Formats: sequence, C-alpha cells, structure tokens
Amino acid sequence: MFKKILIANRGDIAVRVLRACKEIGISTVAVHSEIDSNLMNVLLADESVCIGPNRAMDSYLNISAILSAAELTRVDALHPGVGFLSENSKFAKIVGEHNVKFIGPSPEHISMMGDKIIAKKTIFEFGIPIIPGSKGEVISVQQSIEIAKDIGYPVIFKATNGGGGKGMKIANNEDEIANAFSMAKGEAKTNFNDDNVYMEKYLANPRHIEIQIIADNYGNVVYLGERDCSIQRNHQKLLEESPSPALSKKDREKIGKIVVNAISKMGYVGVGTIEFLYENNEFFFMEMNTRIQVEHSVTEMVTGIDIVKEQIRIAAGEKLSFSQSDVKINGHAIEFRINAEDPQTFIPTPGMITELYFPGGIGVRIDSHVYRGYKIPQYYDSLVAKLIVHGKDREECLARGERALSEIVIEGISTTTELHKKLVQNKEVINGDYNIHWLERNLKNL
Ligand code: MV4
Repeated sequence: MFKKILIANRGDIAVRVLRACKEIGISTVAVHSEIDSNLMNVLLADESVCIGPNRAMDSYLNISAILSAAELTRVDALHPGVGFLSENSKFAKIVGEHNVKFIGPSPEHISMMGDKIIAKKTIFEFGIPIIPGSKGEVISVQQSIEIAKDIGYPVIFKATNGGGGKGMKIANNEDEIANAFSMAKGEAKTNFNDDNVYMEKYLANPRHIEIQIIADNYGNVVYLGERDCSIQRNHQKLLEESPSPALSKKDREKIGKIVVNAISKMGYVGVGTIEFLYENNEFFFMEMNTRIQVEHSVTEMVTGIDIVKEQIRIAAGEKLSFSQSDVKINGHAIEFRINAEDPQTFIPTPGMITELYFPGGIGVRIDSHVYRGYKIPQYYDSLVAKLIVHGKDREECLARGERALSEIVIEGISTTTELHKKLVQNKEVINGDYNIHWLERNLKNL
C-alpha cells in the first residue's frame, strides 16, 4: 500500500479523499493556492504545499507546480479528485513518468474517453448501445442532410472535443441544418479550439442515468448500480439519487451486465462512470467519466462500499475485495448539492459563512469542507456541502431529506438549500416523474 499520497484538488473532494487515506493509514499532502491556506483539507493534511496564485490556471491546473510539490514531499501516489486535472491524460502520463502512481485509469483510457467520437466507437464495439448518428465527424451540410434523412429529425450536432453541453445545436428539419451545423462548429472552435462536430438523433425528454463501475488489475469488474442525475440546470447537477425511480431490477441487471462486459473487454482499470440518456425504457451511451464523481456518495450509501478507498487500493495493485454477487442495493439514497448560489438565479454568492449548523441523526451524511468563519473564495466552484440521506425506501429517504434540510443553518451567504426544500415537497419529484429538462421547465412554479 502507498505510504504517502498527494491530493491534487481542493474543497469537499479533497477532504473526502483525505478521509479515505487516514482510514487506510496513508499520510497525506495537500496542495493549495494562496487564498486556500485555511481550507479544511489543508488543515487536516499531514503536510501542505502552496502551489501558486489563486487562479486555477496558476495553481490547481499548474502541472509543473504540482509535480514539484510531489517531488519535494516524496509521495508515492497522487489522487486528482474531480475536475481540474482529473481527466487530463497528459497529466496522468507525466505523473507516472515521475514514479508517482496516478490514482486513476491509464492515460490511454483517459484520452480515449476524452475524444467523444472515439469513445462512442469504442463503447459500441464492446456492445454498449449508442445514439444513432454519423459514423464520425460530419464535414458538410450536404452530408448532414443525408444522415438526417436516414436517422430522422430532430438531430443534434455535438463538438468532438466537447463537454458540458457547449457546442450543441439542434436541427428540427432540413431547413435548420445549415445554421445548426455552422453554429455548432463556431462554438466548438471558440470553446475547445477544435471545430470538429458529429451528429446524433436528438432525444427530446430523456433521463440522465449513469452506471458506476469499479475494475481491478486482475480482470475483476463490478457495477455498483446506477444514479439518476436528471435534476440539473445548465448542465450542473443539483440532486442525484440511487436507485433511479425509473428503473426496474430487470432493466438494471441488463444494462449492468452489458456495461461490465464492455469494461472488461476494454481492459479498463479503476473507477468509472458510464453516462446514459434513458428514454422509453432504452439506454443510449452519452459519455464515460474516467474519474471519481461528486455524486459517488449516493452509491456508497446504498451499497455500503467506500468507493474512494477501493479506488486507492486498486491503484496500489490490490484485488477487489468483493464480487458482483456481494453487491446489494440497500434502500434509497439522495444527494442534495448545497451550493453558494442564489436559489433562484444560481448566481454564485461567495463570502463569509457567519453561522453554520449541519444536520445529523440516522441516515444523514454531510460531505463538506466549510466551517463557521470560513470565507468562500470567488475563484472556484460553489459547492459548500453535499447532504446525502439514506432510507429503507424512497419515501423514508425523501422524508429524511426534508427533515435534514430543515435543520441546516448557513448564514452570511445564500445557498441552494431553499430550492431543495421545495423540491422534496414537489409532487413530480415525489413521484419520481422528471427528466433532464424538468428543473428548467418548473423552476418558476416551484
Ligand atoms: C444529447 C441530448 C439529447 N439527444 N444527445 C448534454 C451534455 C452532453 N454531455 C450531452 N448532452 C445531451 N446530449 C442527444 N442525442 C441531450 C443532452 C442534454 C443533457 C444531457 C444530460 C444531462 C442534462 C442535459 C441537459 C441538456 C441536454
């Protein structure tokens, strides 16, 4: 097992990784920007290194500064967390070349999934269903029209190197193709410095359902059920739950088997998430995330498996300590993302937390890095805390969520807590009757 790990991240996820390290008995090194010297993960770590000025470009994305910190503190592994450099294959490769184990999949698997066309092709070859569309890039309006004739309207153009919904344009008929094609190319160029786009059939009202997998170096691959992340706004997830209210046990087992088979054939090692659009009882591959995700905790609550600890053990060359038949989905879990944002406009509200009380009691988990007197900086994302509640079934879980939300006190800043209180009382949320557009369509009437 590793002796010392550098955590190349900040905030709640850095605390989450640090907790796993402490429980295994691994020393921790925190790296931080200038303003982050009083961050909880820095205070809890055994050692810390300031890696640069506040802008992420100068610190958390500064590869040479992070490598220097790794050499200076003589760590034997590095955990990238989420966001920042966690899906940067070049970073993963350089870390490995410095004799530091990158806690994640191989650079080759990271870059394979980073290119959306290669990802789709690979995933399809290994038997996972994909959305009908162009074979690769579309290069002309004429070609787009030909493909659309085949798959039917509406269609969507997506950036090959895209993500987060940027560079996506819908065409409802042949007349809209030329405009959508050039708009998508323009946005792709602006956002990703690459104007390549591809085309798919547009699914109007799907859910976002993702499968968590974990794979070791010895060919063992296990799926840990799914998460329904459909309640989102502007591609920012707000509430996630497991199991999905839309999925039967039979459907879960069917997609689970397909995913495990594909991941085995790919030779993928580590934790990963295969994201799907789910419509009319059908799964369509969207993307694969090659890192731990923010919402991994809902899966931990229903499976009882510490995914971060398993991730570290796998990177250290250990075998998975459980098999598929050991994995049982127990009850229900919901994660509420408490963000420092206005609950109506979602405009960030950085500033000092002047009063703080987090809920507790049976089935309640808080993953957070903030404390009373902590000042949320303007430079990074706005996640303040994740409230995760677990219950024997969805009904108890929702009631527990409502109870826990009512106990939260966060003063000095606005948070999304108020929105969550409305969500858990909403009839459609209670019925599990929502899709990826539900929040944006219902925000005004909540
Ligand atoms: C789609 C789609 C509908 N049809 N693809 C958004 C982000 C990117 N990763 C993929 N996205 C979508 N792809 C087809 N063929 C709708 C979305 C989409 C979406 C997906 C998941 C979660 C939220 C979303 C919000 C808007 C659009």
